[in-house]
Parts: sequence; structure tokens; C-alpha cells
Amino acid sequence: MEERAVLLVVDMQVDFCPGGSLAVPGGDDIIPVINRYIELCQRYRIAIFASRDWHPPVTTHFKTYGGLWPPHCIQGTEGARFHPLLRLPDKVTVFSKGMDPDKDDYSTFHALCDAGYYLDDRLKKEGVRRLYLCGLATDYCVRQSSLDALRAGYAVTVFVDAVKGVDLTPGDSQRALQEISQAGAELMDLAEFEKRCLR
Ligand code: VGL
Repeated sequence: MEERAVLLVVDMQVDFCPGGSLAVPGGDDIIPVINRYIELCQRYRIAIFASRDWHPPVTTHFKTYGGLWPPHCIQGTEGARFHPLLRLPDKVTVFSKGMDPDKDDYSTFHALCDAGYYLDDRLKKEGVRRLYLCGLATDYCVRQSSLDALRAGYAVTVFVDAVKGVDLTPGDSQRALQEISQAGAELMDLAEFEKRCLR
């Protein structure tokens, strides 16, 4: 595979997994699959980026302050950590989002890395053309990030066996995948990705 690509592991945090304060049902079931994607990407020199929800304690994103959601992924708390079974490489680049107390923000395209770059700037700087996405939640952050990536001109692949959704309304995740696919993203599973790597 010659084109420059990045694997973006979206919001695989304690609070989004069973036991957490905004658990996506079965959110931790995808961890072994994501770990396999991470291994393959490392082998084929695809850089690994990880995004995280990183909220202040008071934000209009939370129910208590007028939003949709119970408090989750509050900066510096246990719930905001990456899931302990997730095997991110030591040199993973982390992008944080949701820091604005007055806004809902689901897209990793609004996230910042420690060095102060937005995701798009960082990808452009490194000449990346394709984004592989996996993680949580299909119908929120994965959806919004995929659509923003397509709009920004990237080729986008979503790993369908490594995402899970909230489904506040039943079927939201399925509809999100359809929307992402219709917008021009490729949907792929592990077997297909393994084949692509060997090409
Ligand atoms: C998310 C629900 C609430 C996400 C964030 O990152 O997908 N979902 N907050």
C-alpha cells in the first residue's frame, strides 16, 4: 500500500464502555478487533492516531446543563482514560475534543493534539490521503468525523466490525453507516483489510 494513511481510533474510553457513565452497549466487544487493526497498521507503517472526548466538568453537552448526555469523559478522570485493554502504541498521537463548555462537538476534525495542531493540519502536514476509522460511537463521533473527512477531501474507510453505536433511536448506527457510505466512504471488515495489506 503506497498511499499515506492513518488509522484513527475514535473515543475508546472507559466511560463509553460497559461500566462507564455513557456506556455504548457492547462498546468493549470491539477492542480485540481494534487491537488487530492496530497491529496490522503498525506492520504496514500506517500511523495510529487516537481521539478522545475531553470535557470540562461544566458543559452544555451534559444533561445537568441543558444537553443530551450524562456527564462523561471529564478531563483527568478515570472515565476519560483510554480503555485498559486497548493496545495503543506508545507513540500514538492523541487528539482531544469537546473542551468548549458551550458546544456539542462530535467531530475529530475539531480536535487538537498536544502539539496544538488540528487533525486536518496534522494530516496535511504528513501528506496523508486516507483515513481508516474505528471506535465509538458509530452514530456520533465516527459518523461526524467520517463525513468531515470526506468533505475535507480524504479517502475514508470505516472498519464496520470495529465500530459500535449508541442507538438512542433504534437503527441510528445502521443509518449512519449508510449515510457515510453514500457520502463516498468505503466500508470494510478485517478480512478485507488483511487482503488489502497483502496486496
Ligand atoms: C459521543 C455521545 C456523546 C462520541 C460523544 O464521541 O461519539 N457520543 N458524546
